[in-house]
Amino acid sequence: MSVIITVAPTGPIATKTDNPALPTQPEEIADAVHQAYQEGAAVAHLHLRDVNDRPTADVSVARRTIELIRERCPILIQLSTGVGLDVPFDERAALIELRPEMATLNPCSMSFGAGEFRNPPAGVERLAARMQELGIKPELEVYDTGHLDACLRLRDKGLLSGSPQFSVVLGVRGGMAATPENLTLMVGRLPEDAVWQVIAVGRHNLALTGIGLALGGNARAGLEDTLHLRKGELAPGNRQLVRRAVQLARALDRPVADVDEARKTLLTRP
Ligand code: KMH
Ligand code: ZN
Repeated sequence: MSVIITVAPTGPIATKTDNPALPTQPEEIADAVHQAYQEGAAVAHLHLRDVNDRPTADVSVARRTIELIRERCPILIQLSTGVGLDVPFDERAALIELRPEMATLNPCSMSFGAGEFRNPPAGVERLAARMQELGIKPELEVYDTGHLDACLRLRDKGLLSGSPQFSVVLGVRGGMAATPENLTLMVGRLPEDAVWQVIAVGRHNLALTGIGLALGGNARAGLEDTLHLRKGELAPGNRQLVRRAVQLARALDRPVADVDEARKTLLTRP
């Protein structure tokens, strides 16, 4: 089964001081996504920043970034509705009115590093319903076992259509630790028809991405999840992280899906 690789070029937390290669402005993000596409990424997971590089849910910044990406390549767009810890939920949720092919859905509130990630149950249900109405595929971000149960409840309520698509997020302080045991536990509990990828945050990114690929999952790569190529060595850019994920997949005899195949698997499965 081929591997769908998602590039997550920016994220909400890191700064250019952490890694000067972090793309934050629309042109920079579009160039980074284009390079990732050339390496084999089929999906772009996007966070936007304002002119001061702070996370923003500004619809005009998102629209401009998407336009610049579309001028460069046909990669599938997945907007983050996580946006950033200080951005109010309703502003974050309004981003989906831009009708990207996909958007993230974070099912629960949690501690997130030193901050709080607020996803109130009623807001999550409203967002799920609106995504369903607009035909936007939710990427269900589960940081803990209970988050998976919350997603299954959304499905039971009829708020998720088609095969559910999960990101098993490991290594966020406030969620599950990045261990092989946590990953296998979560994968074992996913519904049979689930499509899934690992998001391994921080220093275990490489190992857990590899284990996820070996277990049959998809992969995410980019500076949102790790600033380093290896211990003590900053990644020169998103391109190199995507290239490494592609190499890992190929070494495991898993071909890498192009955009058409990714579209079929992610967006048109019943
Ligand atoms: N930053 C990751 C830990 C989102 O953007 O909605 C999770 C994530 C969620 O990518
Ligand atoms: Zn994100």
